[in-house]
Amino acid sequence: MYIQANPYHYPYNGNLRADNTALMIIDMQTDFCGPGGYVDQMGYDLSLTRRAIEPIKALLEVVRQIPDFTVIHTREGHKPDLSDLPENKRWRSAQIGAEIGSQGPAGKILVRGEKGWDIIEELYPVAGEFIIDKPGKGSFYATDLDLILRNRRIENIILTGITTDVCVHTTMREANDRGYECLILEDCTGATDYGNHLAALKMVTMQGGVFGSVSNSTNVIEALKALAGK
Ligand code: C5J
Repeated sequence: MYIQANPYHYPYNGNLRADNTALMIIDMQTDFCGPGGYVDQMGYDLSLTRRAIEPIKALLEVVRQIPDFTVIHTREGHKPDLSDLPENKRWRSAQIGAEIGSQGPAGKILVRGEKGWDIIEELYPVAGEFIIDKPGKGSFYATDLDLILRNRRIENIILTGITTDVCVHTTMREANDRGYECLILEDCTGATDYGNHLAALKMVTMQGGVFGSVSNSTNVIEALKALAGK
């Protein structure tokens, strides 16, 4: 089975099954799309990251009806003592007025356990879904994501979440290098700059699909419904 995508039908080998495919939902945290969070404190337009919420919700509703489908949520954040926060990352965030670890309207910025750090209510994980807590932009660095994917025999990863050009792209590149077959969904992602969102998607399509392929939630929902026999 294939999903309609650009520049090639996904997955490359047509081997799309419920038990070899994972849906990743990256960093749908208040800090990246909610009032008073990190992105809001930096002064960016929240509608650019919030655009992904409804399409991801619709996709999740379908996926949750498929028994044992792997769903993985991630959260970017640091330990309360900030021992896993590189000094240059802290310094740069301070330059733009949203210092990681400092107190903001949604709690300490990007600190584990704080309100702003958690996943937004609309997309909150349910029992059986995985949550990967990561200190960096990529989801593989300093986490057990690869171990979980290998243990579940996952070959295909469908990527959603925010932001397109940072954590989603870094994760897609990391996954691609590890041999996972990746698909990014244009309506289920968003960046702090719309031009960067479009550029990040375009990058994927170069060289015949250098990091994988690009599609949207409508195409994926159609394919998953067929998979589920609905
Ligand atoms: C950023 C992310 N943009 N989740 N994090 O710093 O993309």
